[in-house]
Amino acid sequence: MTHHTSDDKNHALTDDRVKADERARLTTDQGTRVSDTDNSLRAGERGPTLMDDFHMREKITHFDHERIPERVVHARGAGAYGKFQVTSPLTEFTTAEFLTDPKVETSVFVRFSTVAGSRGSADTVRDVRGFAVKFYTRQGNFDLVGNNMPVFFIQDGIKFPDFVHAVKPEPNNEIPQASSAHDTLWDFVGLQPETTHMMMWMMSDRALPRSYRMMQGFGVHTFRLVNAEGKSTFVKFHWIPRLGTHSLVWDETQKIAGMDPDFNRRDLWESIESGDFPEWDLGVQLVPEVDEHAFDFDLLDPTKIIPEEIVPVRLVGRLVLDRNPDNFFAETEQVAFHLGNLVPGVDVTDDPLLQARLFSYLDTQLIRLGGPNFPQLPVNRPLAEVRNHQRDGYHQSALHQGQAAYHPNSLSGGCPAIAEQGAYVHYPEHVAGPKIRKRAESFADHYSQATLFWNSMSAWEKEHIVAAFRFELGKVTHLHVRERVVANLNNVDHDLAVEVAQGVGVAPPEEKTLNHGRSSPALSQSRQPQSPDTRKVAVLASEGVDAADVLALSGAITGAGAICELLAPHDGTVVTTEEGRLPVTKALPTVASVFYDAVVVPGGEGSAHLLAKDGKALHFLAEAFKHGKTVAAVGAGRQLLQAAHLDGDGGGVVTGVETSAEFLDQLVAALGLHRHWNRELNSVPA
Ligand code: HDE
Repeated sequence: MTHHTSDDKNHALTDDRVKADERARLTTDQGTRVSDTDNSLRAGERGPTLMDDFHMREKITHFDHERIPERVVHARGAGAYGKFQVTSPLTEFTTAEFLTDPKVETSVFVRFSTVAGSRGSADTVRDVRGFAVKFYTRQGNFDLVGNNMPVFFIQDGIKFPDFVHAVKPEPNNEIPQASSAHDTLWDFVGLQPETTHMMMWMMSDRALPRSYRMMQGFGVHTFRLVNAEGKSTFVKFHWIPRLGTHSLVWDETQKIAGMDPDFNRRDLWESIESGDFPEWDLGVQLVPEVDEHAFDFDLLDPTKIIPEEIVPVRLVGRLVLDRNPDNFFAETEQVAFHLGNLVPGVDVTDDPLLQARLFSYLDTQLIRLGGPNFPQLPVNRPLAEVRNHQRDGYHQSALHQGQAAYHPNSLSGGCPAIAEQGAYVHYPEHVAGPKIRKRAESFADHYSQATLFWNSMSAWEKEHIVAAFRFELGKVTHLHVRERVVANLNNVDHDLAVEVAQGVGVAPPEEKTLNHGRSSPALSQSRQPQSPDTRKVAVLASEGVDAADVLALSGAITGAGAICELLAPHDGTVVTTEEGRLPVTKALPTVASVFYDAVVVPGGEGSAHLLAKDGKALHFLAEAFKHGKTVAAVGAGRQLLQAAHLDGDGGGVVTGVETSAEFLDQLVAALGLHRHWNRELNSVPA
């Protein structure tokens, strides 16, 4: 038996690639060579262009048709190829080969996305992130089309158009772009209490990922695994990033959105190019079918999590992204995910949100990709063999041979025959009931888990949530909309509602509601794995910088797995104390503190003196401090901290007389903490 390896998809794409080739000559789409593509064919040098110019007409016609509709949601995204391997086989629960055979490396394509913004919108906006994985398994393509939050806004897919119309830019003026801070979203949210739990996640730091590489993923719905005996087990899928789940600060995200709208996309691209391959563990929460009704929420309700303290997450596999696409449009734009792309051993449940999705994904591709043959596009093409009687349609590119395109047939020898083995079998769930439009009573509790989430947050996470509600509702112009949301928050937690009310100028709710007091510690980001790995550190320098300090700093920083960049007021090189020269990574005017996780100022009187008079450098330090980042200075570099009014040790401010081992250890330890939340951040004027 041959085993697929992660390179299989890569190899399968070989013939699709059009390589840049020095020997190649410019041609038309028909292959006719072209000697001039700068001047159209005309009657005389100053005369009109001629219809005969087939090259010009073809060139412009193609250009005129270069756009396709963007995704109705998740329009903005970035993708990469990689591999998945099961580490702890789930043979007891499923027949899916990619989840049971540890020798099989499955090729994958993953697309991360924001939801509300259009294709050209900024990455770092307050939004849910899509986390869609296409597994090219030997048994067919399996798509796990998830998000970075484990619950959803609504319980029934029939509400999706309403929700999306509310969150997208308002229809009269198409404002605002890629933002939930406007009237229509909050009007909808206030009137639709089932959104409450998800809105707590949306207002939390989960909506502001530092990197796609530092983001959890969730299948959201309860799915089923089905084993060889036909026994079914409920399952929730989780992706757990090796680097931990870490976020940006709101003020920082807004600045990045202007300075580098491609921040998350660039980070993914660069990390793969530099060999820092992003990694996740696949986790599963398994619930035996007999326990379907064992919880105080309904397993079919997508606005609920199964707290990890009740059903632990088992780590069963590993996902690595190790190759950037060749062409954004061909691959990342044309990739078509579908919840209904299932393989034997994995099945769906009756979650009413999931059921609607089963319809929507195939449907949307028909208009987006222009017809029913999009599965033939290179990125969508399965590695498993495709054989059926589907024929014709726009963009059919296969040359199906033979006379018979129907089943049963005798003219093509009956081919392709019905599969006797390895076929997909739908789980024979018993269903019965009257046809009604009615939500189950077990879906009625919209607040307990919103409260659970709130109770599980650390002090700084709670502060961020309150600030987010104040910002968003503060942008809402209708006072009654603000009031209704605040009244609804009182069902989550009274203190939360009061604090939000105070910020947005509405009367705090009088009735003090009861908080059930339960929490799920696993939900807090304060418990995430910490490491300096791949964090970006800026070293600020100018003429006269201490070369030995820079060397020691970059050694310690890169030694800890972080990335070190030397920033100076100008590009090129800077002169050091020892009259040597150090190469500058980037010129200060082209960057900003928000692109880095930490900033360090080395010694050298001359350098410190020049930087202390440089507004950009001082702002860099103050802003990094404001955003809770590690700020360090050594020797004369400490003058800069004083000039930026940031003197005082501790809490992620690391200073040293010299680059001693102790100083460097403290620096690396501080870096690993990601951010330092114990600071009075709001007082910094940056
Ligand atoms: Fe989607 N969603 N969705 N969604 N979704 C789409 O499909 C839809 C939902 C998610 O990178 C669309 O190809 C409905 C939940 C991701 O290409 C569309 C409902 C979750 C992506 C669609 C939901 C998601 C999409 C738009 C409610 C997390 C991007 C373009 C019933 C579990 C995939 C497209 C990519 C994309 C419909 C709810 C995740 C219109 C009707 C819940 C990650 O088909």
